[in-house]
Amino acid sequence: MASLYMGSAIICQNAISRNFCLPRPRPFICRSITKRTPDNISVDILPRRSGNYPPSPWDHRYLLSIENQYAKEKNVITRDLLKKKVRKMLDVDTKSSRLEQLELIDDLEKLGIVWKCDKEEDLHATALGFRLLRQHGFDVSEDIFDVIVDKIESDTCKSDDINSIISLYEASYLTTKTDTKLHGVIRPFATEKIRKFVDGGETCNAEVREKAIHALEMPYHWRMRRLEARWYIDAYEKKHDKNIDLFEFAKIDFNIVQSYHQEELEYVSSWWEETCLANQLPFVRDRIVENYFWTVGVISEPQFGYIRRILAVVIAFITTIDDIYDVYGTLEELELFTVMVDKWDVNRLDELPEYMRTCFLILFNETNNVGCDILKYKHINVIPLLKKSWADLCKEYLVEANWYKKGYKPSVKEYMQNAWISVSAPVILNYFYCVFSDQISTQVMETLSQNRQDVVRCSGTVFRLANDLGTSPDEMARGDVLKSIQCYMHETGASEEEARAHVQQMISETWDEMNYVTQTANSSSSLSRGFVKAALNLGRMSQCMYQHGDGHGFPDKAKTVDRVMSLLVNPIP
Ligand code: 0FV
Ligand code: MN
Ligand code: MN
Ligand code: MN
Ligand code: MN
Repeated sequence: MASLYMGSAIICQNAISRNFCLPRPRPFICRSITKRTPDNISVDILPRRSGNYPPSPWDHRYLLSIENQYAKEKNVITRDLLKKKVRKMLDVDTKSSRLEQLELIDDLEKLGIVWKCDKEEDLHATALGFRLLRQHGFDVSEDIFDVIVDKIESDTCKSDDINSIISLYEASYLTTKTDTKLHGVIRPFATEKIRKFVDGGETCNAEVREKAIHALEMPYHWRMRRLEARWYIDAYEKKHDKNIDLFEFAKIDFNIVQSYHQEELEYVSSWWEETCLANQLPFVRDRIVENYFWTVGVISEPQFGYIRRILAVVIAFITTIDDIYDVYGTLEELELFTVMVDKWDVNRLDELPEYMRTCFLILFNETNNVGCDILKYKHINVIPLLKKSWADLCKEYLVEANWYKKGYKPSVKEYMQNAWISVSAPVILNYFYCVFSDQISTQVMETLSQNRQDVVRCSGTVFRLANDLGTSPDEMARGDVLKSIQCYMHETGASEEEARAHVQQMISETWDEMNYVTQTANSSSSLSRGFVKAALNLGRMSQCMYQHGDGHGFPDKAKTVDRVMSLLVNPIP
């Protein structure tokens, strides 16, 4: 377990060295704010007020004379003995309940005791604690890794326990921009160690090796949770020290939740059949299973089936309308559709080309139905927000269609201002907000409606960049607006490989910002943790969907079919 320092004890050690080593403080040099005349006579330039503050209550000589008996060696020894005892209390195998352990950590913090990793053997526990605390929104300082950082920098870190290194690696992804040590020292160190471990093909058990490969492929913090659960159940089964009850519990729970998901999928698939859109618009991606799969990535708990059903419908429309704009529609038709969504006026339906009419009418009806449910149960009209999300999406689609038509090549910055919206994150998360929240706030609706929530922008940015990495090869071959990779190549003259690496780096930086925003979101933006989690999950789901190419457009080739089979179809035997 990580070791403990009394905050006050550290100050005592400093006091010892101050008495013996440091020079005495120099006396203050006081200057008055006066101006000198040419003949060197000082005069006040302005009439001054006085603060009427009393003089210092502290006498300088008194301060120098203070003696503290705790600054003695024998007290430090006593402190270290006590530290050992307290550390024992924190040991995982100590027979105390989880609540007692948590209360102890809380007491330690409130008692002014600093929790720090001071030995390499503590690395695993420190890294694990750090990651869990940050994952749950607590602001723990990266300084708890200082001892390790020093050792890495002086090349004296001997730890080659791969489990600890993986733990350190996973912790190093819970970063914000200001965590320079985690970025600059810890993450590269851990990554390199794991890579060597994997490449070295060392004689280790297969279970650990698989864990290392999995971590290198993508850190846990970025992974789609439900798929990770399915993976981890298999990994856990192979663990030599697994807890059988825990394993059986996880397995049966997974299968029960899966049966809920299957029922929802049946419902959503029937809905899609009834719309007849796949038949009417044969150029559109027919992807209802994949659409539903996205929603499981956003929120997977069994009690939220209604949200998943609504979101699957929303995503089906996004996929359909995106293909109308990117593949099939002429510019004039797209302009008509954009106006129709903006006016939201069913009386003008016949102004649309025939092939667009059913699509718009069903979108209109479904959106109003959701709005009606929310009005009934939450007594607030969200239709203006939902409608505006669709109108904004279509406007951004139209911008891209125009750019493509004109051969315009935006800078990465200009592209991204549009693209985090055109990837549809605001539509999805605005629906999520309305359907999920018990208390809908008009003020939050206002910020969502104006696209002013940072967490939505970050989520949309990760989504867009991941989408571009996975889909742009086919998009460019077919003909489409330049995506982030091509914009960067055009702007900087970089090769495609360099541009892709740059986009990966942008994803990583966006995660840093997202981590920062989510740690402050509760207080500053009135967003619930549930909403923030959904935004993070949408980013994770995007990285899952495009991990092996275009998992949405080409589900078989890019592994989505396998994943759907294991998450939604096949129970764990
Ligand atoms: C559009 O893909 C599309 F189908 C998306 C974004 C996936 C649907 C899933 C959700 C809305 C959650 P495409 O690569 O064609 O998107 P762009 O914007 O690049 O045309
Ligand atoms: Mn003041
Ligand atoms: Mn598209
Ligand atoms: Mn598009
Ligand atoms: Mn795309």
